[in-house]
Amino acid sequence: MIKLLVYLAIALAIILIVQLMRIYQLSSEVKGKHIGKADDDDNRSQGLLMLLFVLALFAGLIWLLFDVRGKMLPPAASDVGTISDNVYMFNWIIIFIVFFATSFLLFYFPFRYKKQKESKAYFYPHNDKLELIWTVVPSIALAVIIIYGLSLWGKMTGTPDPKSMVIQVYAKQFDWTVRYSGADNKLGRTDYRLIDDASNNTVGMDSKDTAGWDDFMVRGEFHIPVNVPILFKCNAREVMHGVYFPHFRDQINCVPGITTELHFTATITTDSMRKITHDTAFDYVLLCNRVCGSGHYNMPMKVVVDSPDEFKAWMAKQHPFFADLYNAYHKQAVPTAMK
Ligand SMILES: [Cu+2]
Repeated sequence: MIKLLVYLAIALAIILIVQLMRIYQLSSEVKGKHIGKADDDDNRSQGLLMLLFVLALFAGLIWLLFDVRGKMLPPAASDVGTISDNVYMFNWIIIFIVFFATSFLLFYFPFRYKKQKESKAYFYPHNDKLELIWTVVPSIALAVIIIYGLSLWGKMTGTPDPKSMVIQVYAKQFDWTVRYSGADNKLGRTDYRLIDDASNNTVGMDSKDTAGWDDFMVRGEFHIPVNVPILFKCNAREVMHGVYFPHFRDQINCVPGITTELHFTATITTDSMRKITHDTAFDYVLLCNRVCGSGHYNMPMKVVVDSPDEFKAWMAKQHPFFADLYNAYHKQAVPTAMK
């Protein structure tokens, strides 16, 4: 109902403006003014309107910036995330300087150089020096942005720390299975023919590979330790999914048939982030950012960043998928990545 009234009000406002313009036009014709031919008064008022428009635009933009401050993501909680935020902010600063300068000039010039009766056009066809400046300065700025961005890209996609804790993130319609590589830090072999959701073997673990005997799988929520490099090996079952960690500012596609990798070190525990955000209910989250089907919206998975002790305590509560085989041959140990 309110929506309908709003539309009605907008329609009436448009009709009102059209009618007012018609009245203005008729009254001008009665006064003997030439409609459609701008005189000095028109040029002056239009120039002033241009200036007022750009000032209103800037005021609105600055208001918007202050308004969204509390709605942005909290500070980056990973090593690459911090650099990513810096690159992002660096770009914003350049964009803002250029935007404010060029937009202001664009609207200021029609005001400053509006046509008046006595004004004469100035013929200024060419200036090599100016052309050189407006070519070289943006080129240098772009080169700096690209080199800075590439240095981050190199860190995100380069060789992971060899001491990284290896974790598999397996996507299917419509949830995640996270598999830990256990004390040996090696993920056991998988085979799609062994996938059996009924017995919770969602990733198709192969019991013949001893490296997988200490692997355990979790769903619903998963934990990672703070300040330990993590290497995520990402897979998808049937369609493309996307591993997306907004708070760690990192993401990678999960593609059926191949393994993609993502690595970062979480730098802020869930508890610390709750203090930073003044939100006792804050949780990190893993999202799917490929529209993978009708249940795509339902894929968020809680991520908990633990202190080392909390993580060890959580690990101790997990059970290897092949618990019988594991108990026969292993003793649960601290993962090598945490030693
Ligand atoms: Cu998905």
